[in-house]
Amino acid sequence: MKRILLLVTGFFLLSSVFGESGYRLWLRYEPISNATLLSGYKKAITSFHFTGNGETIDVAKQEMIIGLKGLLNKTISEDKSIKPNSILVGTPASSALVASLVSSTEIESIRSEGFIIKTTLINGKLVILVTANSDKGILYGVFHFLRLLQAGQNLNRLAINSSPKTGLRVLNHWDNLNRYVERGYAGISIWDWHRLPGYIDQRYIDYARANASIGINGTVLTNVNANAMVLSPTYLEKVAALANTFRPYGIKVYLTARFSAPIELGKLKTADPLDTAVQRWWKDKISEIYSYVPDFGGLLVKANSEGQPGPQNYNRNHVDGANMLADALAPHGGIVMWRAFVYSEIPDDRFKQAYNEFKPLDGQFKKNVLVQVKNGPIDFQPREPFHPLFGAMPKTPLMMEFQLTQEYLGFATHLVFMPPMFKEVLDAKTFSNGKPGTVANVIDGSLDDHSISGMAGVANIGNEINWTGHVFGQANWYAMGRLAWDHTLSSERIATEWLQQTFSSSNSFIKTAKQIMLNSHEALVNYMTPLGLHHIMGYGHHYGPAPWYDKGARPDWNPVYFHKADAEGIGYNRTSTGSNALAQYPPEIQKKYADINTCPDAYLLWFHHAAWDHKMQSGNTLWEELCLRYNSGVDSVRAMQKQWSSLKQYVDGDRFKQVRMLLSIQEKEAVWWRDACLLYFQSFSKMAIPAKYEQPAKTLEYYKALSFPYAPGN
Ligand code: BDP
Repeated sequence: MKRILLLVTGFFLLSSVFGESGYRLWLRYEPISNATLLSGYKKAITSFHFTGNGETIDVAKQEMIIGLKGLLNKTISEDKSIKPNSILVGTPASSALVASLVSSTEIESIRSEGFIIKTTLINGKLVILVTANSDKGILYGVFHFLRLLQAGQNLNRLAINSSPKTGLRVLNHWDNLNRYVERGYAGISIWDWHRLPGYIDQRYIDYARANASIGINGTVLTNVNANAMVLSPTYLEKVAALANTFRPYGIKVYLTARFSAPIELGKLKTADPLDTAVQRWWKDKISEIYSYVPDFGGLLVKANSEGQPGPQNYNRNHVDGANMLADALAPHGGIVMWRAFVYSEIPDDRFKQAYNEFKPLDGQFKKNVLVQVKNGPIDFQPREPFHPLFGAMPKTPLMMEFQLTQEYLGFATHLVFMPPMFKEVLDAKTFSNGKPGTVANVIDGSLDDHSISGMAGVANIGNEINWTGHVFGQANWYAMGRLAWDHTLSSERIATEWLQQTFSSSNSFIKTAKQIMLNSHEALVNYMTPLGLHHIMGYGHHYGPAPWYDKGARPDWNPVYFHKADAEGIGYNRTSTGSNALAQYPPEIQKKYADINTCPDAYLLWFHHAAWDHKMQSGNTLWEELCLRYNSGVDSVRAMQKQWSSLKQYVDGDRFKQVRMLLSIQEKEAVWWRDACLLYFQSFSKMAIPAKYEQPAKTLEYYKALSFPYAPGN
């Protein structure tokens, strides 16, 4: 407890040494600025009492202390005698008093990690009760209570009952053992493997606090392009040190498994999942992991994709591979997250491969296997239709994989608030076994009645002082946790909460800052990949536009494969007259996209090769619409710059300036995307960029000649 207090205090010292560095994330707990609200809260909260004990209760109490101290600018102490205007925190199991304040129906209505926050009366005294079925639920309840104070919530009639909609809410770190982060744009890995297990960086604790505050309950420490060495005793000792640090915060540790580890570490001749020596090796290895980390979460596996080894190397399939690991993990309560992001060099449309490989395997996976599916069929593009596997494997729990690190969305330079994009997928209507629902209902397990469910976000975290490189990148990390907890939360609500905690709760600040955030994703889609264009970025490093690129080692690594621009038009025909990828969706969805005249603009070039003079729903020709969208994307960034400038009075100097500089780079890069893409596509359309728009200042040759051998993250 003492150590925790010391470490948490460090969090605050750090921020004062560095000014407003962004290090404190959304856990700043600055004094509430509205004087009336503040004095009301001071009256309503005069003491608190935690029943029960244990390390999770200790950290929850600690958070309550520092949260109240910061927000109310006053030290509130624990007082075991329940006074009016106090907060009572605990599970019914830990206290008869708590038990007397909640009915069994109430407490049964929340899941094991859920919580209740309500205003109640004890002997006629007004008390706020935070209760749950578990200590973890208590911790989540405390964080939520502190969030309510920052939202200016009236405390007189609280009646909150909240449970997570998805069970596994995990970050996937693509972090290598040498601390290089694949597709990481915020410095090197926060895991200081070299000095672990002896040195516990303050960051680990603050990382755990931040995650617990948004309900994240798992972290996959290592890259999906895995290194078997992390499974060796030397590293398992380091993994155990991290697991011990995260445990009080309700966070389990997971690792990535390199499928060929039995050969590399175990010196076996094969990694064939049906080979008994291989099965034995994994069983022993997994028991060994549990001897270091008794509550180890399980394994995330990328197999037979982009050169990674897998069961197909031995003519086995994904079920053989996943079930072998699942059998070894099951006795310990561990799970397998088997990724569906697979594609190899095949003559057919890459869009179709994951579905073709996985759908026939539905129903064959062991109970502790989840198949982790990226939000869209290609690869984290600025906009993708939802992955056709959602709804197509009713007998298998499917996990959502979102990417928080902005590999295809301007790295850590561009301000892009992702929830509108996440929600577009989560709220998409689909069918499972003929039952209507949304993608969110598939992944939360409700549509097909699965008992395990999950959502993963590929982390955008590194060792930069503000964690994510761009302070607004923190909002995507925040949003991932909040949406995994409750996918019905609106983007607007998430933006508001995050702004209140990260910057200021001033209404005029929030109004404008929220607009910047909510418009940012559509702006990016417009200046990068409007109308359903996709995968037209620079080769390898994925920085900047390169729609002309055609020298990739494989056809499906080239932008030209995806946009298919020619003298007639542009776009990938995935209807029945083309690759027919559309047939992987339920008939209702097919209907929505199949007709070129009614297909929504946003997805047009995902599914159709449309003529340059194709009449769009707006009445414009496709070429005119393309020019309009690219220009409107640039205009939006300029509007964001103006809006941000208008917020100077509300934001500390450091963060104000950082965001201003980054927006200025974003504007330049938006112009670059617009001009390079329009010039290139114009070489096919042979149509003029309407005179009303800014004309490209450089030539296509200029853009083609740009090269970035040291672009980050590659
Ligand atoms: C791609 C990334 C690559 C990842 C891969 C994956 O470019 O670095 O390894 O996804 O998800 O988008 O496995």
